[in-house]
Amino acid sequence: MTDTLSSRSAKTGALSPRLITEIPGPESQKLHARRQATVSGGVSATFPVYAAHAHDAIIVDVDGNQFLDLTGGIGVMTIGHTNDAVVDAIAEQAAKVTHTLFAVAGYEPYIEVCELLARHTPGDFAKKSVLVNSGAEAVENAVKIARKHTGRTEIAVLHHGYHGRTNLTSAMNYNMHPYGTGFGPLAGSVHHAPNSSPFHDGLSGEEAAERTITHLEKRVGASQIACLVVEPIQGEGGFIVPAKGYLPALLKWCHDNGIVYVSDEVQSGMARTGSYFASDHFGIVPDMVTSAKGIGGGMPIAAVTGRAEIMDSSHPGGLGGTFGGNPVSCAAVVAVFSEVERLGLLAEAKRIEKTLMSGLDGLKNRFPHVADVRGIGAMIAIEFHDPATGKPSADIAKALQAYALQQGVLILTAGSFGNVLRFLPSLVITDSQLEEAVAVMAAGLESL
Ligand code: PLZ
Repeated sequence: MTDTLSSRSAKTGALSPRLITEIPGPESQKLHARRQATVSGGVSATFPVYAAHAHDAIIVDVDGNQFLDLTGGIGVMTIGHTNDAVVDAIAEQAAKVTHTLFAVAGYEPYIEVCELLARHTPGDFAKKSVLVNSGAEAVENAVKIARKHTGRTEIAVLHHGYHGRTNLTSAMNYNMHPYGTGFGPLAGSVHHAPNSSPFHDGLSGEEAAERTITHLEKRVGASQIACLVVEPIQGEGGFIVPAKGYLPALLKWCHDNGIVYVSDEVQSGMARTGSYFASDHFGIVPDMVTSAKGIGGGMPIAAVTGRAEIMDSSHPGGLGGTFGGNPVSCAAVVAVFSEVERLGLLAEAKRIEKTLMSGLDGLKNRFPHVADVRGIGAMIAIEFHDPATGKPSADIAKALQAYALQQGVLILTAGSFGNVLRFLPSLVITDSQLEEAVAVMAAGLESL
C-alpha cells in the first residue's frame, strides 16, 4: 500500500521556496474569482493562493509555486504535510470503515486514541476522554463537563485568550472583533480576568496570579466558578508565555476552591513545544486538557481528556455527536503519535526553538522595531512596536507578512493588536529552511 500511495503522494523533493509566476498566479486568481461568487464573505482569505499539494514544510500552489509553510494550517501540520505513515493509515482505515457513529457501534481506533491521550497528557492518575470534531467543540464540552461535575455555572477565562468560534467560545475570546461582532447575544456567565504577560506587565508570576485571582474573587466569587479555562501559552493572543509560577498559583487556587482547571492545549499541545503538552513546561497537572489541531495530522478531530471521575460526571448520552471520533481521523491520530516517537519530534521542537531564537534574537539586536522574541519549541513569535512610542505596530507585522509571501514564505500574524508574527512550522522543517525564513524577515525589515 505504501508504494501506491507514495507514488500518488505529494512529494516534490522541494525544500526551498520557488516562485514561477507573480503571486497570486493566474490559476489562483481564477479560483479566487470563483470563490468570490459562492464562498461566504465571512470566511477570510489570509493568502490569495490555492494549494494543489504539499509535503513536509512545502506547499505547492495551483500555479506550481513552492511556498515554505510556517503556518502549518495554524498549528495543525505538526507532523508535516502528507507524512507517509499518516497518509497510509488514513487510506487503510478509509477502506475498512469510515463511519458507524461510535455511540451506535464502537470501533478500536477511538479507544486507541483515548488510551494514547491518557498516556501522554500530564498527570499519572486514571484519565478518560471524549472525542469531538474541533477545538471549539472540545472547549464547549470541557465547560459542560465542569459544570455538571461542580454543579456551578460560571466560567473564568483570561485576557488575550482564544477558544473558538461557536456561540459559547466566541464569548470566551478576548477579542470581540471579529469573533463576536454582530453575532450576539453570546453565551453569558463568562468572566474575563487579567492574564500574565511578562513583557507587557512586568509582573512576577505570583503578582500576576494575585491580580487574576483578586479580579475573579471580587467580580464572580470563587464558589460560583465551575472552571477556569487557560491556554498555557496563549496562541492567537501572540504566543504569550506566562511568568514563572503564574499557572501553578492559578491551579492551586482552583484546587483550594473546587474549581476545575482546564488547560486549552488546542494550539500548544501534541509535541509542538518539545513536550507532549505545554502544561509540562510549567509544572502543572490540569484536571482537563483540550487537544485538537496537531493530534490529527490534518484530519478533523479534537478531544477533552481529564480525571476519570470528572469525565464520568455526565449521564450517558450527554456527550457526543454524529462525527465525533470519526474512525479515519482516529487512525490518523494513532499514526501521528507513533510518528512523533519514531522521528523523535519532541527533540526536533527543541532544535527549532534554538535555531529560531538565535536567528530572531539577531533581528532584535539589529532592528529597533522588534520589541520582543519569545516562545517555546516550535511556537515562536516576534512582536513589533513603534520604537518612538512603544505602541504596538500591526503595520510592520502586516507588511512583513506581505513581503514574505512575495518571497514564497507563508507566515501568520497574531496578537490582540495584530503586531506579532508567529512561527508555527511543522516539526520536520529543517534548520536551513528556518534560516532561509529568518533571512527573508531580515531582508523584509531592511526594505521597510
Ligand atoms: N483553542 C487555543 O488556538 C483555534 C483559530 C483559527 P477550532 N485557533 C485557530 C481561526 O481563525 O478560526 C483554537 C485555539 C485554542 C481553541 C481553538 C478553536 O479550535 O478547531 O478552530 O475550533
